[in-house]
Amino acid sequence: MTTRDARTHCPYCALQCAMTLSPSVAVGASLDVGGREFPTNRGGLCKKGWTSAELIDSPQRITSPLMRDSRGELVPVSWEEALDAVAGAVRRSRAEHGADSVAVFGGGGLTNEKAYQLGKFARVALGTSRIDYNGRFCMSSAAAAGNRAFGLDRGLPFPLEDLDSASTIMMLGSNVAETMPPFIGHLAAAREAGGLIVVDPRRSPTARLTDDGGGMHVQPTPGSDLILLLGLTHIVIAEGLHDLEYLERRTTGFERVRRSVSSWWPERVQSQTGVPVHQLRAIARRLAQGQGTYILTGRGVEQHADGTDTATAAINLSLVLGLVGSANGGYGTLTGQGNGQGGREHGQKSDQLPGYRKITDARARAHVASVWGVEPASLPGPGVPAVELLQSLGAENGVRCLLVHGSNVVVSAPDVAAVRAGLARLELLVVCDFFLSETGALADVVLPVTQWAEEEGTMTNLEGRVLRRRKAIDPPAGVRSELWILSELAHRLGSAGEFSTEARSVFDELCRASEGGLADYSGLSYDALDDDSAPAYWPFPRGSSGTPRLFADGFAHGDRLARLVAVKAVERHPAAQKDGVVTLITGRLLEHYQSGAQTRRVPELLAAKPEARMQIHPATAELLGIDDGSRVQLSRGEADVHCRAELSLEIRPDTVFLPFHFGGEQSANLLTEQVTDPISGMPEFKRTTVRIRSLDTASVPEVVHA
Ligand SMILES: Nc1nc2c(c(=O)[nH]1)N[C@H]1C(S)=C(S)[C@@H](COP(=O)(O)OP(=O)(O)OC[C@H]3O[C@@H](n4cnc5c(=O)[nH]c(N)nc54)[C@H](O)[C@@H]3O)O[C@H]1N2
Ligand SMILES: Nc1nc2c(c(=O)[nH]1)N[C@H]1C(S)=C(S)[C@@H](COP(=O)(O)OP(=O)(O)OC[C@H]3O[C@@H](n4cnc5c(=O)[nH]c(N)nc54)[C@H](O)[C@@H]3O)O[C@H]1N2
Ligand code: SF4
Ligand SMILES: [Mo]
Repeated sequence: MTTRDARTHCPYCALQCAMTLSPSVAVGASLDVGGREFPTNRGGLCKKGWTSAELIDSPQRITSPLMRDSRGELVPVSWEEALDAVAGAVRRSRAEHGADSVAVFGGGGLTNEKAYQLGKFARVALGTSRIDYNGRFCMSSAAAAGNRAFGLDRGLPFPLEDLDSASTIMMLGSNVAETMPPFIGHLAAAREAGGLIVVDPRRSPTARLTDDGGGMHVQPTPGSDLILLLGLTHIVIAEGLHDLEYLERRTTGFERVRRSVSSWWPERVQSQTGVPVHQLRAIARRLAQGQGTYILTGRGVEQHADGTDTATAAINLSLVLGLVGSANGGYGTLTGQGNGQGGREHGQKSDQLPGYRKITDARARAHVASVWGVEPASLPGPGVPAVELLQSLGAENGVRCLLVHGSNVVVSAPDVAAVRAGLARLELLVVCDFFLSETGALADVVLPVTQWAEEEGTMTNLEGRVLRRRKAIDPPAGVRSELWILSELAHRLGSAGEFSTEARSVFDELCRASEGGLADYSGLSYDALDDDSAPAYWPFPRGSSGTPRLFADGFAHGDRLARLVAVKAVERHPAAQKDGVVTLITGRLLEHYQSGAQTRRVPELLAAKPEARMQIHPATAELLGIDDGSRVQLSRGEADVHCRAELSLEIRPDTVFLPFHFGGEQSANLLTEQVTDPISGMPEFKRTTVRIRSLDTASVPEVVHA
């Protein structure tokens, strides 16, 4: 039952486009979606946003808890039965194998309230250190680099509208034209000035925005961005384009960085990245022109084993140019999930407590414990990052019970065959979701939860701006909110501390818990957030009016200086390009969101992109006897993916692209490995060596050697 129009934001990505939900005029639909004027999306939405309300009425929704019966089938049961079973299994596992035998896997799509409560539930009600979340797959390298350089990590340290006056924007490994379509409105001025620089091994829809004088597309070999950035920094310094006054006044470490880039002369960079020297020089000079220059990174450069160092190199370049915290530009990373920013601030990360506090910091523990009404010593220490957590499923001294909130790990984690095997070894897998995702289908207990339009809450968008999610409609009977589920389980486990079921009071508690932390929300409240004319950028300490622009007066390190951290690149030896061996990069399509658990259930989106297609250059395809639309196999070791090919001139001949939105035999993550960045724990989703062959044997030529 709809009460009135709800001013809310999209359920999907971090742009958090503003929308209005109103009672539907169509038969069989509950809600209509309207774009709403807001500084980020200016009334625009993408296809996913426009169709988002269809999921409210989806016949595929789960509306009752499900549990395995004696034949192993998932069947509807009462909430009492399901929650008692979960609490009983958790208690047994704790008693027999210790608190760390129970783990929680969270998600960057959860509201701040749910993310906060989940972290508290893990530490207080379960007493486990084993909590991490899918943001580890998404934001962790850029976050680690930001913390290291600035002492603080907020995706964009400035409002998105600042880009509107930029004359140069360099985007590395980001395809906003598909991943955040209304974002491209903010690139208009830079395109007009011929200053949009897009670095992507594919001529992505974003790269095409540089056509017709809009700027420049740079097409390096996948994974060579670190070298590219070291090379650009080399040129900037060699040509005297750096801002020495800024470097001396606002940073430390320049000398070491200067030395570390000295051997990356342009010709050497060209030989490693494939980017011609003249283009390298043109980019360096353009970036130094100094009329509003922004450097932005996305998953394409971050989801690598050297992702933290690559983001660091992008930050170093921005600092050398004197951009960060100046009125003349900046550096940012584009947060991905709806609450990718807030989700990493309030305690879902294995090493963090609310307010972006370190779980190893005695003062932080004392403060948070006092808000939670428990002894600091009762809080567990740091856990392990997501990939390690998944590797420990069912292992000796590993995790035996896993609670999943907001992630479809058997589609989206690296090496999904290993993840599946780990889940099968568990004694208990509990999945909270709206749909029976591929992960839910493997669970012992599935708990149906409310969707975005059915709940109150807050989300923190890619600018670090806290937004209100407002309820437009009651959930179907049988569905419960995650806050209610956590409260019921905490009660059954005899937990200390309060677990409120009301989003507003959880938010008030979160604000207190975050007080004095880096991500301080203590000056915020639902009442304050309901006033759209007063935007709420964190840090927002009590009595302040928030912080739209960070770093203007100093960085968050004790000495207020930014750190330039010298990073090293390893010389690259590309895979031998013969017998169908190519580099696989994975990523996104406009129509689907993440593991596809939601968007594959929207008929219009599924019809537009019903299956995964491997994008391949026609020249490579011809050598291998692959036709447009023909079936191909991609393999790595024992693992293989079967899908159709799509011939495209937009990709390098040595590279193929596969979206990761599909499950089963089309799942790109059958091929990715559990290789992670040593600093952030981020998996290498963007570079895997695979062998491809045509499954359409009739068209395979006799000799396939390149
Ligand atoms: N439609 C849609 N939108 C989304 C999402 C979605 O699933 N679907 N997810 C949201 C989330 S969680 C995220 S994290 C963001 C991600 O947003 P993006 O970072 O824009 O998305 P990706 O497609 O993963 O990667 C971007 C680009 O990186 C390129 N790339 C791959 N390897 C390399 C490399 O080695 N170097 C360089 N320079 N580029 C490379 C790819 O070709 C791709 O075009 O999108 C958000 N928005
Ligand atoms: N190969 C490859 N793999 C990748 C990437 C890549 O580029 N390439 N990108 C990675 C990135 S950046 C990300 S962010 C991950 C994302 O991948 P996932 O973590 O799998 O994210 P989603 O598909 O959004 O899964 C969210 C699930 O939770 C449900 N859900 C949504 N909101 C809520 C909620 O509020 N509560 C609960 N309980 N459930 C909810 C949805 O229905 C869905 O089933 O994938 C990563 N995997
Ligand atoms: S760009 Fe992102 S937030 Fe905006 S409508 Fe599309 S999915 Fe939703
Ligand atoms: Mo992401």
